[in-house]
Amino acid sequence: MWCVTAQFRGENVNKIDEIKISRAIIGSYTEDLMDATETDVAVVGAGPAGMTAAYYLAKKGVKTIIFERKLSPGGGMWGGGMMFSRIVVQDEGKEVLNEFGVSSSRYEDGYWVADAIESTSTIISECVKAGARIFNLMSVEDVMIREGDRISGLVLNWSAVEIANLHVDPVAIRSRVVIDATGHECEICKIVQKKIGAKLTTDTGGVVGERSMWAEIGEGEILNNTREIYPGLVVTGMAANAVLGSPRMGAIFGGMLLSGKRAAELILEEILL
Ligand code: 48H
Repeated sequence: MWCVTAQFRGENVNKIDEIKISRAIIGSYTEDLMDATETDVAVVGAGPAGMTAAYYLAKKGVKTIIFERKLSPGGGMWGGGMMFSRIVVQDEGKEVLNEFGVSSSRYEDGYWVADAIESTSTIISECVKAGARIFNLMSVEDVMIREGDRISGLVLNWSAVEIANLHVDPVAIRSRVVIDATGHECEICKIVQKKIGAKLTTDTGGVVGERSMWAEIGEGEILNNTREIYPGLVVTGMAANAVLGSPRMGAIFGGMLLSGKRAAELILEEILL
């Protein structure tokens, strides 16, 4: 405020230069984007599952980049259940919330309630502080395949290009492992199925499709569904249940957190080695 007043009076102060601001933004962003063209793990979708996976990978020093279509990372966690901004987790899920430093209160035995805003914002913050980089406003529209049959990267475009339906060619990044954390739509698995045929590690070889709500089964099956669904492609969160034909579970988010953690463990212990 002092500076503005002083400038208004024509006094000699350090001027704020719009061009310097623009160069700082463009330069630092471009540097980060250049760095992201070659990574260990690329996560598609910054929902709770994708961010939890990225958090545990980044904490172990794995170079991890998340691409998120929307302006705000967080996926379906902000809205809680039907816009009541609360989420519920079971005991195992609470342990992951504890690791993030999210507070929760006991509702009944085995049911913990947490604020959706605190949960989502804290997970985003911890994920970034752990070293994962989130690029928002970018949509993954395709994958790269190399060495016969292995996912080796992603094909990206600005979400604005997608929304405006502009004919603008994408760019590509290379990644040793890709995580499909796109939620109900399991978009990356659908792309692989469409372009390569039914070769996923599901009963049918293709995307089986999500089943109607049954929280106990949905939460029970999600860890087994969190797997390398195609060489170089790991599926986590709601996408895992959708691909493998398991039920949805409503606003219990423990499975998303645990699936993200499981995806990170799988990549660390079995894929990246
Ligand atoms: C870039 C993309 C693309 C793309 C999608 O939906 P999410 O929150 O997913 P999860 O699995 O972390 O959590 C699921 C949970 O939110 C939920 O919906 C539950 C528990 N439902 C139960 C029920 O019964 O309904 O996040 C996925 C994210 C979103 O932010 C998308 O914008 C993003 O992925 N995304 N980003 N490129 N092609 N597709």
